[in-house]
Amino acid sequence: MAINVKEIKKDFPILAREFNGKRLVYLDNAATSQKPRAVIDAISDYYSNHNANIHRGIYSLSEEATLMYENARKKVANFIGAKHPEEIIFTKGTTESLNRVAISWGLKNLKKGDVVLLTNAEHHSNLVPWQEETKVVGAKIDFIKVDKNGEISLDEVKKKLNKKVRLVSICHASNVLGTIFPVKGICKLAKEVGATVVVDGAQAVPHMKVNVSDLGCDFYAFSAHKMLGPTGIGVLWGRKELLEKLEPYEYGGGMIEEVNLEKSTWAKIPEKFEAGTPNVGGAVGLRAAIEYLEKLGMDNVREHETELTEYALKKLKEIKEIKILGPMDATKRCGLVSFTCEGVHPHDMAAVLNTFAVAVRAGQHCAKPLHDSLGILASTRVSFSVFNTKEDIDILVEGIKKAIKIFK
Ligand code: C6P
Repeated sequence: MAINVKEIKKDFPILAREFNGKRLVYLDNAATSQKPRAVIDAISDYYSNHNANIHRGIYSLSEEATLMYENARKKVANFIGAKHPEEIIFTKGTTESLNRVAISWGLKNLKKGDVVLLTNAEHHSNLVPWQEETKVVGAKIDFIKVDKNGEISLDEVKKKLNKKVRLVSICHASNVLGTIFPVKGICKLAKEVGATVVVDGAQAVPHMKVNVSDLGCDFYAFSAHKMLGPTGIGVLWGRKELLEKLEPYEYGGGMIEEVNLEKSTWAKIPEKFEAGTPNVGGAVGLRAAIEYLEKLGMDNVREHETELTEYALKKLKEIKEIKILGPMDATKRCGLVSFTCEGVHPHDMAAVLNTFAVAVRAGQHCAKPLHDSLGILASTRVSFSVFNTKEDIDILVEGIKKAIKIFK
């Protein structure tokens, strides 16, 4: 095994918890991951020793807090291969990042008759903002459909691309199918027709090396809380020249250059997009999460989670009532597996698993249209992180077998 899970487990205090007299088996990391002590301590240290408002105070404590916030920005930029730290905009999370692009970029650049191209596997956060935006400007939405293995072929993408497509917005990895989509290839094709590309990286950044410059996209969104960091903070990365041209989305303190009673002008990026007091403690926590992941090595994280996925696929395949969604090749996945089980509703499955202290997600995972196109009402999903083991999967399988026995 690429990483020492026994040691890693000790870093996550919550894993000591028990439910129903059994140790917690946390398999819902795609919803939100657990946090290592290093992240919890970094946040506690920030509020205990460094807290002040930033970019405002002419005193040492404020300068210290400002430096911590800006260092977090530099860390994020470096982690995702951004060329400039000012290309990193701190937001509340992926949802806000995607809404910001839809409103700031969409209002300025989309017009009647234009097409926004999505996949039918998008999380609601990368669908609903575009539904609303296209309604306002009179543009249309078209969809690239996943094939029967839950994958997207570049041929299918090619068929959908034409000069009317002004924007392609796709998830890097599906939160239901687990499939890692061929984003680099899609960017290349989209650029041939002059389209702008937005990538929803919520389920990719926590699990693999991502380099936004190498991908060739224009905007990239993700959340800290799925990558061992705190809730309430996320990132919108955008290419500098695009961000510089965009209008702000929120107005107020911290984002202005000059204000008088009649009109105002905007600060440079990133401040232009960060009105109000930002989530400094969150940024500090995100930095600590990145440092933790970097210490493990993203290649090792990927190797570990792929090994777990492979094991889970193998074990689940052995249960005849189970139907796995998405590709059967673990290397095509981001470390999660969703499935249906004949005779057992996903909510019942999750409830039985809970008696084994196994935490999974059951439902539509905020991707209802994908469930509709798969012809299913809901699914059960297990999703891994650095602290999970094959033993966790064995306990999961035991729980699934019990659920089948109860409900059949
Ligand atoms: N998916 C899940 O259980 P936020 O909530 O803003 O941090 O992330 C939204 C989001 C956007 N895109 C994808 C692909 C996602 O998976 C998510 C969050 C969680 O699948 C909560 S619904």
